[in-house]
Formats: sequence, C-alpha cells, structure tokens
Amino acid sequence: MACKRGALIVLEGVDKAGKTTQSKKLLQALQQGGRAVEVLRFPDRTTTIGQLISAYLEKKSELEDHTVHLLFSANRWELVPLMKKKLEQGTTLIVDRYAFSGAAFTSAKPGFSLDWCKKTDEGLPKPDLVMFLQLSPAEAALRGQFGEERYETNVFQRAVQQKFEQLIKDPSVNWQVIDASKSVEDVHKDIKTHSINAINIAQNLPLGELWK
Ligand code: NYM
Repeated sequence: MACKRGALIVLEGVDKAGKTTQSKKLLQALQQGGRAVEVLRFPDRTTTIGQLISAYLEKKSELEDHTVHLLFSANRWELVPLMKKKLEQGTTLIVDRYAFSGAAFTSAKPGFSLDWCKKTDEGLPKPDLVMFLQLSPAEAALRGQFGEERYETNVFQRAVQQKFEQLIKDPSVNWQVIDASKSVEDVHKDIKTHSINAINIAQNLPLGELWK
C-alpha cells in the first residue's frame, strides 16, 4: 500500500510573533505523538543562494530589490525536490516562513505590487495549512527591541503586516489566524490542534500548487 503523504504546514507572521519558538514546540509535540516530521525555515541560509541572502540581511552586501526578491524565491525553489520527496515519503514539514513572507516583505518596499511579488512563487508546493501568528505592532514592541538585520524596524514591520492582511484575504489558501498575544503554551495548543487536523485531511489529498 502506498504510504500516506505528509502535510505541508507553514507558520507566518511579522518578526517577533513567535514563529521559530512555535515551530520547535510543534515539532516536539508531533514527534512525541509518533509522527514523522521535520522543520524547514526560509530563508535557508545554508545554501549558496542562502548565503547571498544572509549577507544582504546582515547588511554586509547590497543587492538590488528585484534581485533579492528573486533570490528569496530561488531559495525556496531549490528546496522543492527535497520537500516533495519528504512529503511523498509521509514526512510532515513544518515551515518557518514561506512564499507569503516573500510577497509581504518585498511588496512593503516602494514600487512593488503584491501581484508581481507573488508571481515568482507561483506553482510552489501548496501548504495544507498556513497559520498567521497575529501580533499587533504595539504587542511586538513589548517583546523588546528589534534586531540589527535589514527590515527590523517598526515602520517597515507595520507595512509588512498590512501586506500580510491582504494575503490572508485569499480564499485559495487555507489560512488560520492565530492570536499570538496569548501565552506560549496557549498559542502552542491552538497550533497543534490546527496542525493535527491538517495532517489528517492532507494524507488523503494530492499536494496542490500555490497561487495557480
Ligand atoms: N524575508 C524572508 C524576506 O524578505 N523574504 C522572504 O522570502 C523570506 C522567507 O528575511 N526579516 C525576510 C523576513 C525576515 C528575514 O528571516 C529573515 P528570519 O526568519 O528572521 O531568519
């Protein structure tokens, strides 16, 4: 009998919403439940393309804005064969940021339309579930200062938040908005419930193509 495929589960949100903490907690909880599961994060800074992106984010290099958008997108595409293989083998993937960050961050820059920004990720493996960790700019500020990387300013993060709000309106994507202002444990419970549900549904469905 062919094995049931894993689910593609994405966590999105502005910086400091808790995506990385929650990805790790979800990984542990699903593993404890006996499921095959792995975490990926984008940008994947370990590849050659990822190293170019990392240097840009750390302000060690300058890149033209369209160029860096295409690099972020290429950094997802280069992982697609691996992602498909794992999903087919029955491994669930928890992905910390995906094409939605790509579209939200670049379109928050002047002169970029959301439509243009989405084009380069059209056809990527479609997530079975995208959880948006919702945190207001005021609540994010209470979690301390932003870091030193590019984009880590209040003004830019507010613009990114507005772009995410536009993306969430797209009914072709299975969005779940999670109240990230709750305690780490309460947010985890919400995320785990939605994830188990998505895993159960995805195992009987073919993997879709994003924004197609
Ligand atoms: N980012 C992330 C983008 O601008 N485009 C993308 O496609 C992705 C995946 O990179 N501020 C931005 C969002 C973050 C930064 O992410 C690095 P992280 O999760 O802090 O390593």
